[in-house]
Amino acid sequence: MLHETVNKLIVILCVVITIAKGQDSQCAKGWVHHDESCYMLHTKDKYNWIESQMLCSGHGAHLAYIDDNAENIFVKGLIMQNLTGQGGAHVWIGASDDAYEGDFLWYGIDQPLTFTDWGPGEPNSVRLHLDEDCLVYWSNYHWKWADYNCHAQCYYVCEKSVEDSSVIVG
Ligand SMILES: [Ca+2]
Ligand SMILES: [Ca+2]
Ligand SMILES: [Ca+2]
Repeated sequence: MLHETVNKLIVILCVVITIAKGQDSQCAKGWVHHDESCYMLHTKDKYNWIESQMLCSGHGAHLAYIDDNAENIFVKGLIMQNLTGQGGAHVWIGASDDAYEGDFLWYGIDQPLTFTDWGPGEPNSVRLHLDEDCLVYWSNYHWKWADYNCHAQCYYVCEKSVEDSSVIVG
């Protein structure tokens, strides 16, 4: 019985060590790890959506694709840690309905959204005839999503897979 308990503890300890090691090494410096991806939130200067997309691609990354609630909670948490108190701030992520109005796709992979976290009344560009085709987190909605003018200047969050990150270190 005692032997079994010790064995179990050793297994748990190994798992904990593996996870801890993984979180240290799987993402390059300045990037934070969640699940199979590394993320970098840029809050130094603001850029439009296309510029933000190109800046992420310069890191071997893309504007974040938010696939599920767990990822949304993680990214939102990252934003709140860094931008709490910044009233009116927007953070770009990687979807747009530029091709077909109202039909948001993750750019580069052209995948429809499988999860959404729209703020009240959003997306509203069709209803209000606004020129808003790009996806943001908006502080005024407690960081829920909105469609927004792609030419607006915003902060942005990049994502790349852990595998891509392990190649480019430093
Ligand atoms: Ca993702
Ligand atoms: Ca639109
Ligand atoms: Ca909107």
